[in-house]
Amino acid sequence: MPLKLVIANKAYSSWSLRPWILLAHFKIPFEEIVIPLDLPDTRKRILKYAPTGKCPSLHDGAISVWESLAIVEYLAEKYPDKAIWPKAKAARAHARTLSSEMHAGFQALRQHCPTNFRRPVRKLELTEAVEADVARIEAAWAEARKTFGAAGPFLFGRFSAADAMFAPVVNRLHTYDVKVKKATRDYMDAIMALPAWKAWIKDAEAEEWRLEKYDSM
Ligand SMILES: N[C@@H](CCC(=O)N[C@@H](CS)C(=O)NCC(=O)O)C(=O)O
Repeated sequence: MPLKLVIANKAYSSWSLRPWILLAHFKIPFEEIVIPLDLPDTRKRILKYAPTGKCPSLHDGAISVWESLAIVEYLAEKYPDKAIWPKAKAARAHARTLSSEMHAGFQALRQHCPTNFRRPVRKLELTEAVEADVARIEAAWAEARKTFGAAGPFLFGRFSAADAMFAPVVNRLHTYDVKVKKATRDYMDAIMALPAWKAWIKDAEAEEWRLEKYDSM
């Protein structure tokens, strides 16, 4: 039975991109169920799959996993040959640390710059709190790249779960035209060049659902 991934609209769902880009990049077969946000039956539909009423959730036969980071961990355990986390212990510990930091933090950036994968690039004035989040993200990426990134353009060289966890932030920095250092831009460009990233954007653009609260930002 194929894995089933339940996600929200690709245009607006940052959390859903994480497991999706990981599955797509590592060519793990899965079936996708898209539940559009903010419709009268959205909550009821998501609750059929996850008790939190949130997307994404992953279903592997009788096993259900929700919370994007837990899904990433489940996939890493199920596919040990895929190097979803970096193989070396120190790199893996660091990748997990950054992924937890991302999962739990950067609230100011998230609130100020909502995810919209269809948004044309347009500058938005940032608050001090958002600038502080961006500075920490840039520092975290630079340190990972410098210490562990020699084998490729991603945080730990080859694409890993840490990149999947940060992928939605790449969209926020790009679309809100946030001023970033060259090394940050190079990393963003590497993510945006991935076939899996491009496939997600193409699907987002083809979606018919529109949410004014995000499209007007
Ligand atoms: N911490 C959760 C957050 C999930 C989340 O907030 N998902 C949003 C979509 S991006 C959602 O399902 N919202 C539905 C709703 O609030 O009705 C995770 O990492 O999976």
